[in-house]
Amino acid sequence: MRPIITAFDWVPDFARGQVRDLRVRWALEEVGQAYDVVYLSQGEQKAAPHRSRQPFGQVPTYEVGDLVLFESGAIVQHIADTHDGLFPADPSGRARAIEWMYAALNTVEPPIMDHAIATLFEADKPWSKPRLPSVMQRIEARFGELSDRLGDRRWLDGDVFTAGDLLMIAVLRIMEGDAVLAAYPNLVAYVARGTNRPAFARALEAQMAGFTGTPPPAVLAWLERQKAQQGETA
Ligand SMILES: N[C@@H](CCC(=O)N[C@@H](CS)C(=O)NCC(=O)O)C(=O)O
Repeated sequence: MRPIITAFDWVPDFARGQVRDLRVRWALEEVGQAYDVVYLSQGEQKAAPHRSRQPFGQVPTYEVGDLVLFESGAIVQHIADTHDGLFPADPSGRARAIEWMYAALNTVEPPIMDHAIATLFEADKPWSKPRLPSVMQRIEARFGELSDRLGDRRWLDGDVFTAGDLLMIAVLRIMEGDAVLAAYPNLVAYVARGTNRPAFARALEAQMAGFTGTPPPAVLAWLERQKAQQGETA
């Protein structure tokens, strides 16, 4: 049975290639599972039909048969549990892959999201600029610790790519091109190994091809205000 995921038909340029349905698409591509996509226009994610799938009014969701799931991490875990290719067969290897999934989403991603809030979503707020140095310090600390653990391993648990790598690379690449990541050549190489995988390329291409919609006027006005603000602070 083909699963159905949800994604947006439009997001601002800075979010293209980063919307979290990419993680689900990547997992599905890794395991060779075809899927369908229901596209939501901006705002539709907060309306009742989608809220019945996703209580927080966000994408992605995943439906297969009677099962409706939200949270990209839980979806990737379910895909890994129901297909070959993202979890090692032995229970200890599977447990370690799940450990890295949590580390990606619960330990490494939070300061990166704080960075996105300070530099994009709330860039026009007076608290964002003063907050940035401490956010950068927390990202640096996490990247340093992760770099130490990764060392010269190919993937987090050794030679086998798992769902833990998929989520960690999806999280790290939010900072791709930033000096804070460039300071750790082994992390840069690790991200490149992940994003060079054919399954990642297919997932990214599919997400980008889905942006066929138009922005609501309120979102356009917000983008204009952000641009003006950035011009002022540049
Ligand atoms: N923890 C959730 C986060 C989902 C999330 O933040 N989705 C964003 C897109 S990447 C979204 O739908 N934002 C629109 C909104 O919150 O209205 C997950 O991993 O699925």
